[in-house]
Amino acid sequence: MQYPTATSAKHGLAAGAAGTPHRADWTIDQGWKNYTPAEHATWKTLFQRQAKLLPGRACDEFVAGMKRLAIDADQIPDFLQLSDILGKHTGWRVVAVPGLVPDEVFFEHLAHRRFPAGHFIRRADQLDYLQEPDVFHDVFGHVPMLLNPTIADFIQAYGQGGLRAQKLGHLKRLARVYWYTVEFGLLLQKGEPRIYGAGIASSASESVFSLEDASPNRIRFQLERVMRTNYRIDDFQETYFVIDDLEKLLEFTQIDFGPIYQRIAPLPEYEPGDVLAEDQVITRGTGAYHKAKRKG
Ligand code: HBI
Ligand code: FE
Repeated sequence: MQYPTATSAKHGLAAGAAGTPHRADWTIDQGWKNYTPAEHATWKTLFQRQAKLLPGRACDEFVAGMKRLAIDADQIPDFLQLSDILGKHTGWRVVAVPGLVPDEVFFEHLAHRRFPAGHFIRRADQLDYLQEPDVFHDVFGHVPMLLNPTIADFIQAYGQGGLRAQKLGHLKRLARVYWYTVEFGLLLQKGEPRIYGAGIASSASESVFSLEDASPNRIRFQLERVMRTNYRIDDFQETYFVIDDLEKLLEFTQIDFGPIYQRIAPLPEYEPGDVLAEDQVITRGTGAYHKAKRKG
């Protein structure tokens, strides 16, 4: 899948594909009544695909969150209804945005426990192609985990940390933590890697690739290592970082990242597929998938 970068959010992408007018915080009305039957049908196709793939692949917390939200397979959810349920559990709300929003707008929302969700849905002929996060990625992928108190606190802390990292000029290092956890994270459950990242959970092909393909590396998550590792925005990940359990993420909300930024800034960065001598490797990937692509 293709996915946001700090740069793409900064340039262009003004008021959403349809030119929807937005407020200063970039929120818009979801316009639930405007969804067409075809758009609801796209949601249903995507939903049913993932509902079949995720049991046994997604972590227990994700599956529990899905059940508790009682998201309807038949139609795109109404954000007000979702926010009612979410609010009762973890105090989060879902607000509609036209698509990618500038970094500082994104962080400001997260810092206040508002999750900005794209209001549009991908085209039916592009089910696996995402240029900007749409309602399926944002709602199906992210909202179940926002019912979990640990993830709820972690994402809020990311918003607060993002505002600070921007001022310090180290956003790219913090953004990698978000990428390799909230978006593309795996965690160990009964000794096996399971999905908790929204970018994986909302993608049929990556749900399988991330866990079962021989190509990617699966490496134990180590904070500074991840902060030094570039990621792919236009394709499957070459490496997935695996945490022991969600509690690991809470530790990161207690750390002062300032000194870490200072220490690692002069150190070399790693490419997405690198495996280091000091890595705790769970599976060493063959790299076959990306090698074949590079050959063209
Ligand atoms: N905007 N709507 C939306 N969703 C995102 O995930 C998002 C964004 N803007 C910026 C952004 N992500 C990232 O580049 C930051 O996490 C760094
Ligand atoms: Fe996302």
